[in-house]
Amino acid sequence: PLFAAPTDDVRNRIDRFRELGASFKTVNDSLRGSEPQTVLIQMAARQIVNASRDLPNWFPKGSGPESGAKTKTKPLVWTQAAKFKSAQITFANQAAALQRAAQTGNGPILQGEARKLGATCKGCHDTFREPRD
Ligand code: ASC
Repeated sequence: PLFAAPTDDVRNRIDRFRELGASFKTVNDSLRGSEPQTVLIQMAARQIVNASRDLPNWFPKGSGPESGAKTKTKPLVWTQAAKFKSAQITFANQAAALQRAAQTGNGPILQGEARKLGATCKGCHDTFREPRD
């Protein structure tokens, strides 16, 4: 087919967010250890930055709940597109801040930036995603 079905778009979105969550878990698990594994964190931070920039492509028009596909994405993603774009930019900027901190390998600084990154995840979920069942 020329276009992906909404269910394929939803599947792709879930897969991309799973990978993003796995990368963030790598960062957080490493920071809980006795000393940060700097190279591992740098690699995970780069994946997070790449994901944060690609994220707008994970929400093609027609892949919301109006399609009938099972998704926790709220229609607000498309009806308040400027607000969604702003949230994505906030996330991408903080992902870049984490990546810069990863160049230093400084544990406490990394922890602060990782916490701020988690807040940008949550901020978007609170507005644009249905809560868990
Ligand atoms: C995660 C994850 C999120 C954020 C959020 C932080 O690891 O999957 O959505 O952190 O829980 O508050």
